[in-house]
Amino acid sequence: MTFRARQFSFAFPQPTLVMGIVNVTPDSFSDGGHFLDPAAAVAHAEKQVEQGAEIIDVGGESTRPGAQGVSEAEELRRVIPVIERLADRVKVPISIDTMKPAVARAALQAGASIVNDIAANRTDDAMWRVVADTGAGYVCVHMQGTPQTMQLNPNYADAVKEVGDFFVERLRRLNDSGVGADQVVLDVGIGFGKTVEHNLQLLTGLRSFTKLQRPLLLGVSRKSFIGKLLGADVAERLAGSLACACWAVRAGAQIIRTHDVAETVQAMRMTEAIWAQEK
Ligand code: 7PJ
Repeated sequence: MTFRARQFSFAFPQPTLVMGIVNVTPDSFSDGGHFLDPAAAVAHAEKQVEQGAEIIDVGGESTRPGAQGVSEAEELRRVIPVIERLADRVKVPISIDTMKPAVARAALQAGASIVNDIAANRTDDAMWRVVADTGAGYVCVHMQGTPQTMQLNPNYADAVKEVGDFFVERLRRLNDSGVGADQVVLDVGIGFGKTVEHNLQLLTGLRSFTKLQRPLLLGVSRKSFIGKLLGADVAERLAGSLACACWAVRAGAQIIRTHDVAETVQAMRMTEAIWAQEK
């Protein structure tokens, strides 16, 4: 199984890829405001690469539940200087975490290679045409609703089945828009229109999505369901996040999105070392 993102190509199976999060936002739930200055964001990303991150995910719009959207101009102002500088300085692919096709296009022009689309439940194909035109990688994230509405009343008869059906239907629509399956990574979208139980069900059922023959990405880092389960503030969720990451990799995930790169890389190498004895 190969994942292609412009000049980059990953052939799986291979050791778990760790994706480092760089939020260029004033209001993200766990690191908002820390890296608004482009130089600080770039330094943070470079440190993550030294720690073993193999993808850097740059985002300029907070998508925590109920967060205010930002204008396209403001989002561009936040992310483009960071991506331009990073593209010169790191060898790993840069992904752009955005819901806006124009931001994705500008980010790809500035040197990004992957579009991380939490709004893959979109109805029009403008974002997919950007991906098709550029040969970028595409992270197809499941979300029920929008960031403004998603946590009001998440509702599923069978979360694992509905997310699986969503992936199948999106892979078909992506293909219709000219995006090859080998450009696509799938992500169940932990916390995007899900209760604690839905998130746990999706982690339990993760293995079922491997039959789609696409890499699975998981974003659990410091998320609120961990806080709710453990009664832990956002700064105290590392151990819970790592437990989810180890579980997910054992269940078939290939990419882990995290704020805590060094710790996650260690947890992944340890999990893989144990697993290697079994195979
Ligand atoms: C995710 C994401 C995720 C992907 C965010 C946060 C909220 N992208 N962007 N998967 N979450 N692909 O980091 O808590 O789970 S923003």
